[in-house]
Amino acid sequence: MIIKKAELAAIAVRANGYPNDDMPEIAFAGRSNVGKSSLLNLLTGRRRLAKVSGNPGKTRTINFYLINDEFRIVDLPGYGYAKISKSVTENWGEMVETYLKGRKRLVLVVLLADIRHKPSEQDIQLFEWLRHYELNTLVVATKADKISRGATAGNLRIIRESLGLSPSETVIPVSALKRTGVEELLAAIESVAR
Ligand SMILES: Nc1nc2c(ncn2[C@@H]2O[C@H](COP(=O)(O)OP(=O)(O)OP(=O)(O)O)[C@@H](O)[C@H]2O)c(=O)[nH]1
Ligand SMILES: [Mg+2]
Repeated sequence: MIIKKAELAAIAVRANGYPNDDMPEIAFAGRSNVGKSSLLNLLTGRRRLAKVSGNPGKTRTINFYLINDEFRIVDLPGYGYAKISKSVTENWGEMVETYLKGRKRLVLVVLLADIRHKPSEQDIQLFEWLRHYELNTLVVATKADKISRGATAGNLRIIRESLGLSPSETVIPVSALKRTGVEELLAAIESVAR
């Protein structure tokens, strides 16, 4: 698949702000600073479509991007950063849960995990929650450029083991810096987004 067109379609904090049609959606979820917005920019080839920041907590709303007029990629706010105040954190849970539970055409949730680290308790909780609600989930390991090639397989194994993935479930390593993993991820998105 080639992404020819990508545009911001809606920004919401509550369900009444979500786009109101039955277009398929692919959501990007994960810890703050893991690289969700960067991955969206990488996939769409648009460096500044979603705002990226070295400071965690950049994306604090649910941002819907219309892709090729065919489906949406939904950039969710990140969780798990101590510096973000408690009220924001509590709000996060409600905001994201409401979205994840209520979308009939949520065809895939891409869970992003930093390739350098063992998934956090919150990553594991979210993954189990997604399973419980029988949402189709794909794990992506971000910032693959930050570790050596030799360390990649071992780190991917730690992610797989922490999340309890079965052998049939893949983890796609990506790098927004080196621009790797795009084709594999786009193929996975294409297979569900129609
Ligand atoms: N080296 C490297 N840095 C990356 C990569 N992806 C993202 N980053 C950096 O990581 C930081 C956070 O990236 P964002 O895309 O804003 O992360 P986010 O998950 O959207 O964060 P929130 O909006 O806070 O939830 C930025 O400084 C990015 O430049 C990558 O593949 N490689
Ligand atoms: Mg973001």
